[in-house]
Amino acid sequence: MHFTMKDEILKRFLTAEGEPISGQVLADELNVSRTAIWKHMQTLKQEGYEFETVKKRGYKLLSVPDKVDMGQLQQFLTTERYGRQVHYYETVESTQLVAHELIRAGAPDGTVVIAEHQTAGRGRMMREWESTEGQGIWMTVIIRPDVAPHQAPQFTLVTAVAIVEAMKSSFKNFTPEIKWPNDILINGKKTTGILTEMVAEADRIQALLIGIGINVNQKIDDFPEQLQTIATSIAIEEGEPIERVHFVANVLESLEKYSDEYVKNGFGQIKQLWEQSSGTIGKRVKATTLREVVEGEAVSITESGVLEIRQANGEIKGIYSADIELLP
Ligand code: BT5
Repeated sequence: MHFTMKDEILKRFLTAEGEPISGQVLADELNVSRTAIWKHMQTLKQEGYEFETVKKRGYKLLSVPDKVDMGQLQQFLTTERYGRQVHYYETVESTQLVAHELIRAGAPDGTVVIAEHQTAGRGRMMREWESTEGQGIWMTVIIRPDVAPHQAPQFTLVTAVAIVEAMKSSFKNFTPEIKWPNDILINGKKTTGILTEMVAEADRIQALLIGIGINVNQKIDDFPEQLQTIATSIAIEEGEPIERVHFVANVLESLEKYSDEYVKNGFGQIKQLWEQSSGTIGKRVKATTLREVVEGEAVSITESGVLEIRQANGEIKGIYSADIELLP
């Protein structure tokens, strides 16, 4: 990673947990003059970071700006392809729609579409996805893996593992859990939804659209009423506001790593990580598919990402796609 002096200063504040830091300490630690520190502080303020000056003790970070800064994203990224081309929007209907257009125009592997706000964000089967302005990560990653169309659903599981691993390395106050197939929960509430779509020919994937919605800085009142009991955000669970751009970089790094792992070596390692973070395996569940309702114990996922449920009569049923309710 390449950090500028300004990023180094910012990093000190972000890890200071609200404690003030004096200009002199920063200058000593980073081996620059106090004037240089002062100038960087001015730049941070212009970018929307708010500081309070605490008498004799220095600056205290009060809040971070609510924009995903694209220049910063490039500085933080250590990926080879993912996030190297970013299409950033204030408002779109849905980042998935923009991504479909970009795929037709030949967008390369790893192209990212990201928006501060979606007016028609969507979930599976055209359900609504609430995408409040500036408070989440609403993005679609276009990937072009060399795999067969029937492998597309596995990328939902690969993505879930990638996000969970990124969360574990970025945050310390909670443990995320994957709910099969496409949710990440924290303390039983949904913080992330994944929507995988595909553009394919008969035997070959042209592109996958990995739609990722992560609630980041919402407070509980920011959610519409019907979501307040079932949704949560990283900030709520971590107990402090989150700088989105760092986390976007972490997610993209993790996604590149695990999707490359999957394409190269198959599902083995991903399956293991998935099971470690699964909040579904071993639980009693009710799975509602388009055709039927299956109840029983979730026993495993297969190499192809199918959820296996043991029913009361002992019969094991493989579920390809469903909504899952965890039963008490
Ligand atoms: C999903 O669908 O969970 C996939 C969501 C994918 C959203 C991303 S954002 C970037 C990209 N662009 C898009 O337009 N979409 C993708 P599903 O499993 O069908 O869950 C949808 C259900 O989750 C809704 O019916 C609500 O109950 C709930 N929900 C909606 N918004 C939510 C939110 N912000 N947080 C938690 N739950 C939400």
